Amino acid sequence: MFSRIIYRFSAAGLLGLFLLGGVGAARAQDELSYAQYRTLSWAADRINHMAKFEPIHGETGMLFAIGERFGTVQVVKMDSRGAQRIWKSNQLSGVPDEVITADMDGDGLEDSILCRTSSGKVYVWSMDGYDLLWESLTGEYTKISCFTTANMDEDVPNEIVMVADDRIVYIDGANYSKQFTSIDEYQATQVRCGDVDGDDRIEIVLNTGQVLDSVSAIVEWEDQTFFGKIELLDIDGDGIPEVLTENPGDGPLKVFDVDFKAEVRFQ
Ligand SMILES: [Ca+2]
Ligand SMILES: [Ca+2]
Ligand SMILES: [Ca+2]
Ligand SMILES: [Ca+2]
Repeated sequence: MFSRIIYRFSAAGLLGLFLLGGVGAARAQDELSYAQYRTLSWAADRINHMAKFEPIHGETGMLFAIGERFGTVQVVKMDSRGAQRIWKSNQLSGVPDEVITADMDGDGLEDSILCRTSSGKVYVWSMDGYDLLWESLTGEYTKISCFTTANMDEDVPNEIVMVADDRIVYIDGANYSKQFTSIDEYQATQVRCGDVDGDDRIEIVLNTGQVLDSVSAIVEWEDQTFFGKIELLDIDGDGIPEVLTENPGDGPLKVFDVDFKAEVRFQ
């Protein structure tokens, strides 16, 4: 897929290319080098305001969406020649807090770019042409603390799952109607969804340490404190994702198995 180490770019050099607007030296071969791909992935996976995605029609290079602090989301194409901005959104309401990419129609392939902003709005754009597919109503929410996407019900399209004004809210990924608002309030700043106990029902996992049932949004388990960051990953291969949690900056990794309601020890 990537020819290894065709051109060498340091991390600083690649970032510099982007910041300068992407005037790279012309290269005969357009495909992203292995080193470029690694550098791009590293940054995009660690920065909440960046998300990377592949060109949906099989073109060369990689794309990344970045939410910049003056209130737009932009898409930059990166290939062996450097970086080039190919799209810029209209001025958004508020400043982007997080940009993610997602499969909204549920066919297994990513198709949408999502952004939540400081003014409590969510925007969704198509990866195919960057049409605005949906934006939440102005003033509907004051604060959207975090969001993700997952399939929370029987229909094939995925839902947007967010903590909006401290309540869990699901938005349908096909018609963008609101499908659920929790009664209880939660103060999480990160949310992930998965069947973490293997009962074939998806749970909502919050970085406040609460694991919620997806139908009722009632707490199933909250015995443990999680650190600031959480991700779900099946790292022992039993088919059930564990909760991996760490603090940004320093401190240890903790891994929780929600099925056994206990920390997993790797020794
Ligand atoms: Ca899709
Ligand atoms: Ca669904
Ligand atoms: Ca479950
Ligand atoms: Ca597992």
